[in-house]
Amino acid sequence: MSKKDCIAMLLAGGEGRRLAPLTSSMAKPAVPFGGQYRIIDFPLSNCVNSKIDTIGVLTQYEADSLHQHIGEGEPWGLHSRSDKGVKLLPSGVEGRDSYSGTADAIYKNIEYIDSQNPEHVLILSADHIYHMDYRKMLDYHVGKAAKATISVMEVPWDEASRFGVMNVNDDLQISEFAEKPKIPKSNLASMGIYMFEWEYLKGYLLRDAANSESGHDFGKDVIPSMLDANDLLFAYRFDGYWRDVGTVDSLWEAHMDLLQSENGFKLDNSRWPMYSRAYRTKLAAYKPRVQAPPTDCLMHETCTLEGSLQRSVIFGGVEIGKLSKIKQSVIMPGVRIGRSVLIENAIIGEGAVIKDGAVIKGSADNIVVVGPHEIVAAKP
Ligand code: ADQ
Ligand code: ADP
Repeated sequence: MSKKDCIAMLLAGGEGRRLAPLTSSMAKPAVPFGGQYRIIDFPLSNCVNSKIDTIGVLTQYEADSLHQHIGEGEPWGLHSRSDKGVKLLPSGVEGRDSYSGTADAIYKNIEYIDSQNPEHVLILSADHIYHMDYRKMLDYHVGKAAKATISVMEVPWDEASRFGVMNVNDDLQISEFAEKPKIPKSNLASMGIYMFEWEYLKGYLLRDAANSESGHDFGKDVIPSMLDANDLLFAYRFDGYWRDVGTVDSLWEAHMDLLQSENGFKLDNSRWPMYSRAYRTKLAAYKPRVQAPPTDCLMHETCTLEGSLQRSVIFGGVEIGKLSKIKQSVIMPGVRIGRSVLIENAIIGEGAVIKDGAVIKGSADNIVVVGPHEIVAAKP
């Protein structure tokens, strides 16, 4: 196969425990986002828009939820073929035992990467909300003659210990890196997006696999050992919108960001289209009583709304009965809400049923979550 300049490997196997119970039956990247998408649609659409046509998707926890969504890759124009398209790479099959860390997951797929013959490999996390042109990062990486390039953003100091953080020189060369330090020395955070020269990375993966002391993780093990060897690693500054939606609060906040007219995040950007699988919806069965949603809400066209909405995101197939009030909430696909229900500062998981008169009320710093397919009745 002729040499490809860049392929992407999408890490989609994380369990997402901090998003529980939303991740009780699906992987974190399969969690619905933005009224009609799932989280993994963001990196996948970014790849398509960046003209990266070969993508391996590494799955592990609740892999079926992602396999169903991605299928043959048709919605993204990434039909699986041997020489390009999207390739599902679940752990535990074809000689790939379970992935013990992010670097191990890539190590166990060396054969697939080699078969695609890339010059560079882009490693992506599948659970971030952002629009990014990976081509610009590749150009930067090549221009710097870097061995590895890490996308970075400044984050608030009080959040820095949730990330890999680094120190850089004036030229943005990375001098120090610490994965989730208790006391961070920098607020320049890794976005978990790495560009590597493939032959270079492969050497490190082989050595890391042979090291019994290693946790086989990019942030904890591989990046620090590259720096220990004084290799040329650069930071690539990203200045757009980017959110790690790994916690219930951050998932809720990122949804509220969609509803802001300023400083928010716009999903309908014609220069950066989003692709997703459109679900079969029982449109005919819905009485078309859908009224225009208030301007501070996002509502999928297949909802039935008889109650009222304020600052909320409502996904496909949702039904909201008479006299029900939904405020500052996220209502995932197929949720059925009866009459006289109050939902405030909450996330309601896919397919849940909220019975007449139920009250689900959180606060801005304590978002309440109802798990997928849960049934909530009114208190007697
Ligand atoms: P975390 O977000 O904590 O930190 P991690 O839990 O390792 O990173 O997950 C990264 C990605 O890999 C996620 O998309 C996850 O789903 C996936 N993943 C995890 N384990 C996997 C496995 N066994 N098999 C397949 N996929 C797996 C990372 C970096 C930090 C950086 C933050 C930015 O380590 O340095 O700051 O991302 O969010
Ligand atoms: P069913 O399996 O009952 O025939 P559908 O095929 O309509 O239902 O939906 C299958 C799944 O997709 C369900 O989990 C449902 O909640 C979800 N879903 C339905 N409509 C949409 C939509 N417009 N957007 C996203 N997900 C949806």
